[in-house]
Amino acid sequence: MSVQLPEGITRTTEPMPGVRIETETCTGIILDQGAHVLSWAPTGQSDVLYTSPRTAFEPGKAVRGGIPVCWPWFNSGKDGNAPVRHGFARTSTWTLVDAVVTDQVATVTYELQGADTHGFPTDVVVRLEVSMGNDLVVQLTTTAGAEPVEFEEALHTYFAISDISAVRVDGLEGAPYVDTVGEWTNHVQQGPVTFDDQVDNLYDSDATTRIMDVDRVIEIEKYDSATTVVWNPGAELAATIADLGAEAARQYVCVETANAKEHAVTLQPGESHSMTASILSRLDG
Ligand code: TA6
Repeated sequence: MSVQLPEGITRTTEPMPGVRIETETCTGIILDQGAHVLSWAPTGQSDVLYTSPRTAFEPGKAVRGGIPVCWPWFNSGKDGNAPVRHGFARTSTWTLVDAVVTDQVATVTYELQGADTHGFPTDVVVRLEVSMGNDLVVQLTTTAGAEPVEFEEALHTYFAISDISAVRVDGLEGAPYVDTVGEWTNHVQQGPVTFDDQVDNLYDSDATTRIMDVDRVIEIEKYDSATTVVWNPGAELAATIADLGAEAARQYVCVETANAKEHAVTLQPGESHSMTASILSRLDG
């Protein structure tokens, strides 16, 4: 049954099939592939999300930017042997199950059904509810089927910034983290996170973070997420990534709401778990 779309939400095929949102509070795009939030611009602001100009937008290929949903594995998985890097959700086609607009806030819900699960139980239901207005709220809900299930998850969000050298990430001070560049090493975050080179850190933290840019502050509040990932590849690595390039690495930072590694979630049959990111962007200066 196809979903009736209210005023403010339309179907689009550009750059891939999905929905386009245009209300008094914001514009945005969500793709059917991956239930991927590609764009969100509150009225009067440029896009808060970054998309690489080199992304391919090919069916079955991960999109470089926006909010990839990593599920049911993060990166190579808890034990390092996930069959699909960052899971199959981001490259599978989700089903649009609901779309409403209330008080100029558009809420769009997708479910993933019938994907090639690469051995993960097929009766687990995963749902993404996206509410877009002056703020952006993204909730990922997993419901176990007939068996207990363990999974990882991340809203692998690419935030648009003026220049990587000009931003810092606040809110992780004092948090233990694993630096995953080269040999994995354990640290405790001292002060804000800054970027001179490649950063790929997994923090044990449920704290609110703030991306402090020259003219904008982006605040990420999260619920039921015990891991925060901060990633920027730096120019050298980015130059080797076909859908990025050295210049692109200057223009975004990923701050990811996640449950990964030892924070993988276990559900008993029929149980549900939701993880939420609530994002606010305000111009400053
Ligand atoms: O979240 C950080 C990370 O796991 C990095 O290690 C980095 O490689 C990135 O994700 C991107 O992964 P992808 O599979 O999208 O190229």
